[in-house]
Amino acid sequence: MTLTSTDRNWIEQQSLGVGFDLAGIAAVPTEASEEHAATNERFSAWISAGHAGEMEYLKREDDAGQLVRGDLRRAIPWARSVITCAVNYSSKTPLSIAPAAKDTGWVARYAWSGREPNANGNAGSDYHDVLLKQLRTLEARLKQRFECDTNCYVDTGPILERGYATRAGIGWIGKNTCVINQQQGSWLLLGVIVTSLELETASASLPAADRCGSCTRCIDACPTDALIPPGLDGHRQMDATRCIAYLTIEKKGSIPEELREPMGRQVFGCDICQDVCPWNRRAPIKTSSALPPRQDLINPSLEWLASLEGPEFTRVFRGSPVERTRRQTSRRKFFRRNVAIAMGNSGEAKFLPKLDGWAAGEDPTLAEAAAWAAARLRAADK
Ligand code: B12
Ligand code: SF4
Ligand code: SF4
Repeated sequence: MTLTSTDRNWIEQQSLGVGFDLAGIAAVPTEASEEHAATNERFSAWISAGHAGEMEYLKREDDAGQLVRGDLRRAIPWARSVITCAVNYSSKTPLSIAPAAKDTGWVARYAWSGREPNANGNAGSDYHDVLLKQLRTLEARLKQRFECDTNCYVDTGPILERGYATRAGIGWIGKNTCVINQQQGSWLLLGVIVTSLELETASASLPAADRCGSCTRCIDACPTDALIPPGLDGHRQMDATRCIAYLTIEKKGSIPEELREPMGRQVFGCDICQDVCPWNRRAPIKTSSALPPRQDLINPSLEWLASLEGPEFTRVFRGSPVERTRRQTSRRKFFRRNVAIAMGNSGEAKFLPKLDGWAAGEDPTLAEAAAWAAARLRAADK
């Protein structure tokens, strides 16, 4: 079935109706198209360069040895179009680049979602769950109107969500590699519905105009030089193995020593390249009512974060991206590794007893990070 521009408008309106702030639809590029070749080649080059680090799921290949994410039809042969929806999570709260007490850490804004744990210890909503629920409602409406196959994903699908968001007109991909909408900025979380619906050729892709211009604030501000300055083709990419979000969320084991100092006080994720972006200064505050920011996670005390162990960690982070699905045990373990590094960068000698305790403990990754942090604090104290 082929969608007309009226159908396209209907889908966008329905998406807004179920709680999204932005929505659009784009065709899956055909194998013969230039767009397909460009995406596939760029993604393969990115993987071959080693920029994906230990994120093995990004490197998955099909039976023919082709990267699954290089072309959506490799994983989903019936895929013809992708509806991309976005929720805005900007909020009136301090920026990670604003001055803050030295003994606090930083948890990325996207992980502030979820309500404070209530008396029964039940915390609210991870954005993955919130967006998926909205997508399912939209999917049901879609199926009432059109005969089609569909799959919904928030983060977890074999798909380059940002590429589809830009093709659908939601925003351009900035030099910080984030999707930025001219009115709403880049504090956007994406969810997609892959469908078997064809689009009229004329409206298969309506990419948003690039508005970075000559600005390089994000590249200049990135403390670990993770953002790769665009070449002649203007393509935006990062070396994820240097990105603090990767180091604190995805990286197992030890964090390379030369990147620890530039990590500063980031404990989970990183917001710096979005905090400096002028498009976020202009954007309206528009936090989704389903994702209210939790005050206790904004500039949290490192002492408090260090004290969260076992059931207490679960109570505080249940329903938050910090404690999500697979790899929960390693996430918890590496969360403490990150807290140790942030303590080492704090200049606060009061953390030495905690760090010395961890350094003498049984977890080798934590012990090594804590010994590094304690040595850094002692050197700064001389
Ligand atoms: C792996 C991953 C990461 C990795 C790698 C990020 C990266 N830039 O590659 C790490 C752990 C570092 C990371 C960090 C963050 N992430 Co992340 N991440 C993902 C995930 C799961 C896959 C991304 C991926 O495939 N990367 C590989 C690279 C090569 O692909 P890509 O980034 O999509 O880049 C493609 C396009 O940019 C395209 N491209 C470039 N220019 C152009 C131009 C045009 C016209 C077109 C068509 C395409 C195109 O080329 C690339 C393909 O080769 C996606 C969800 C998903 N399934 O897409 C979320 C996702 C990208 N992450 C998200 C978020 C929120 C974050 C963080 C902000 C979290 C935080 N605060 O710590 C940071 C942001 C860091 C940053 N500056 O990008 C959001 C982004 C929302 C947005 N506004 O863009 C996503 C979409 C999750 C979601 N569902 O909302 N993330
Ligand atoms: S999220 Fe932080 S470390 Fe990653 S590219 Fe942006 S500024 Fe650099
Ligand atoms: S900081 Fe500047 S270069 Fe970076 S994404 Fe924003 S507008 Fe583009």
